[in-house]
Amino acid sequence: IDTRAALDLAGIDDLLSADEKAVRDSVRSLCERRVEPYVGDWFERGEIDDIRGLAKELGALGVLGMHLTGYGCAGMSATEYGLACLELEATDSGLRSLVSVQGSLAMYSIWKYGSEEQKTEWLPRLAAGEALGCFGLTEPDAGSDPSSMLTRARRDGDDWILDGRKMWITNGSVADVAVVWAKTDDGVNGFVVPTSTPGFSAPRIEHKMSLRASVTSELVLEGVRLPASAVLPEARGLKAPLGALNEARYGIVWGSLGAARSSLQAALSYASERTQFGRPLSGFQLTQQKLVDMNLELTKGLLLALHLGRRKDAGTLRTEEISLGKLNNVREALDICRTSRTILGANGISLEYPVIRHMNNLESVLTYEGTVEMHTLILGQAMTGENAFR
Ligand code: TGC
Ligand code: FAD
Repeated sequence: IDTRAALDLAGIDDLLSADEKAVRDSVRSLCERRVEPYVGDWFERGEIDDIRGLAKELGALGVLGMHLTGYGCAGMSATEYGLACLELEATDSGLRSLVSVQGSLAMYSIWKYGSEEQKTEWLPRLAAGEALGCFGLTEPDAGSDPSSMLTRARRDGDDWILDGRKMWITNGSVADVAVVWAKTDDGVNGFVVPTSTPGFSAPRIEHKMSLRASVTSELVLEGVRLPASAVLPEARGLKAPLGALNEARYGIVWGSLGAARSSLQAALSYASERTQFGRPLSGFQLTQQKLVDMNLELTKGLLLALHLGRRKDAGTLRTEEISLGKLNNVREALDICRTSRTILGANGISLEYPVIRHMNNLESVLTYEGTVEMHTLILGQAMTGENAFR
């Protein structure tokens, strides 16, 4: 059975241009060659082999910071970026995380809020995958409410001194540069911190049952002395990191559907091969109902992602629309993975199939970049005008 063709019952492929399909296919082929055969093993071991080599290959393909312009970035459209995220996450959410954090969080922050000197120093290397970046906003005691962050930056002559801790930071231990958000006397500011700076360390967070093929770390900042030029000059207040989050959240709108598609393909293929009671599982009405319901949600999610992508390319996308897409698509993607898991029966819990890996990964995706509850409150505020956060 051609599971990919079987899923596109609405002809969504026909809505894509030749260029968009070419970007999608080139990312898909890198994933199939370079990551898919190994990622189950990486997940099991909690280690990505040769992450730097992988980053360079992603960079050579133009995927890192691909929707940014100049400084070695590929300058592709938001829709192309979304399609890339979908293919990356169809392989593993950890791979999409690597690309999201590099391109949409670390690079975007420097590209949007940085000085010319910061841009020329970091962006070409980050785009090429020769350097890795991370983005430190969350803290042990400040997750959904980043305004309560405790990390402080104070002046010492012309220098800045940073003290504090960041938690759950993707790529922290492997990064060459960290974009760190800290409070100053003027409110929240962003800092470009080379990870070799004395006082900076990034121990790995172990024992994760989700996103195991992704490095997650704590950032410890103890008297980290930085020159005046380390501050992001155009970043003023919490809206700066939240602006970067818009970019990564948009990528997740697409990416989460990749994990769902991969799980549904596995379920469809399994259902057509596995026989019980003398016929394939796919011949039972109850199984068909599951397959069809999953495909309906996948299709609706893709149409929503494409709609948001077109609006982002037209410059009309609003932040609440990103929340709508992130909330819906991650929630439905997780549901698709869970239902796919049931079709595989006991095999569904094995890493021999991708489904449980995707399902566990999406538990993180549901939480990071704004939890379901945060996006619900953002949408609730957009609908009612009432702020129900505090
Ligand atoms: P609030 O008063 O609503 O907003 C503060 C200022 O920010 C502005 N703003 C935004 N600007 C741009 N984009 C957005 N999405 C924005 N949302 C809000 C807002 O207008 C205001 O501006 P101004 O000029 O008035 O100062 O903020 P609040 O303190 O009430 O908090 C609410 C908020 C929005 C922070 C909360 O709803 C939220 O989103 N919490 C979630 C935090 C989060 O998403 N953290 C993610 C950390 S990074 C991560 O998870 C990476 S995982 C990556 C991976 O591995 O793929
Ligand atoms: P909390 O904010 O403590 O929330 C706990 C629960 O309470 C959630 O269900 C939440 O929705 C709910 N809640 C909180 N406030 C309210 C309210 N007002 N009303 C109703 N419910 C509420 N962060 C970074 O900065 N950079 C990264 O690279 C990064 N990578 C990550 C990678 C992984 C694998 C994970 C798991 C997380 C990562 N994060 C990163 C952190 C992530 O953004 C936070 O986990 C997330 O923002 C939620 O914060 P928290 O975990 O502290 O939960």
